[in-house]
Amino acid sequence: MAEPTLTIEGWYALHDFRTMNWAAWKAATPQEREAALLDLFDYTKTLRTRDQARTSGFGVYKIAGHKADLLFVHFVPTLPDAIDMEVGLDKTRFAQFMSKPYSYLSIVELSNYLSKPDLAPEQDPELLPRLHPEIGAMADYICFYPMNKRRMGDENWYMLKMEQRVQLMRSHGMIGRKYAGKVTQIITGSMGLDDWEWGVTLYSADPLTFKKLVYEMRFDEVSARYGEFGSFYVGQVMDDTAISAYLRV
Ligand code: 76R
Repeated sequence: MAEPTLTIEGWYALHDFRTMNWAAWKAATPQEREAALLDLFDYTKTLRTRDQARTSGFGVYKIAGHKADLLFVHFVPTLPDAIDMEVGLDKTRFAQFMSKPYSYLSIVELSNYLSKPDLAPEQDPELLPRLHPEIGAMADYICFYPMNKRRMGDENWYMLKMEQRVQLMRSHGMIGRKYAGKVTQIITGSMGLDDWEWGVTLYSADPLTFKKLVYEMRFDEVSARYGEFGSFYVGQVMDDTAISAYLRV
């Protein structure tokens, strides 16, 4: 058996996608819409305060295309917290105007591929904020997609020796580092938690950077040989003022 990669885990991540029922929203009376917004902003205000205090992470995004309209991103200490986040939104009067097209459960994951051998990653102060990300401080655009590492014939990531995986991940990291300052990546592990093996959450001030980075990564051996990808979701952050504008009908 190949030596498993050591991982350290941070907060649980729930990517909670919602689709607007615009017909129902428009058919509601102004009073019903106002009551719904009151509940929604109670919910967002509480979670934004926690994000700033770094006790959990939270962000709201409008999503392009048919796959979803809204994304509520949560980073929380425990699985029950993640469930509470979802149910908390479900209980608002706003929730009756949305459906749930997709969601993704995972945990922030850092691995020992590139860490110095004599240093436990938990003791590296630079890594700690990455385990507990402040979502409100991220750049405006988000890109989320799930992925696997292939297990097919000779292309089986899980049969590679640790040294081979380290070498491949080094090259992956080198490409990634070229985007330092332009992209923030949060890798979340989801083996045993959701349908794919990882969630990839990228933040950038320019959505074109997502295309450039992902395209360049495609030629890197780790992605070219072993990467399998799910659906991509791209959107823009919204503060409560932007949410009000988005929902104005
Ligand atoms: O954490 C680190 O910065 C160390 C280097 C590193 C690791 C260990 C790193 C750097 N990544 C790591 C792990 Mn990554 N990453 C992806 C994708 O679309 C694709 O082709 C793949 C999706 C992107 C775009 C990306 C970007 N990375 C991982 C893992 C876990 C693998 C495992 O354990 O087997 C996955 C699934 C994954 C996928 N990676 C970087 C980036 C970027 C931009 C960096 C540089 C980060 C920086 O230096 O700030």
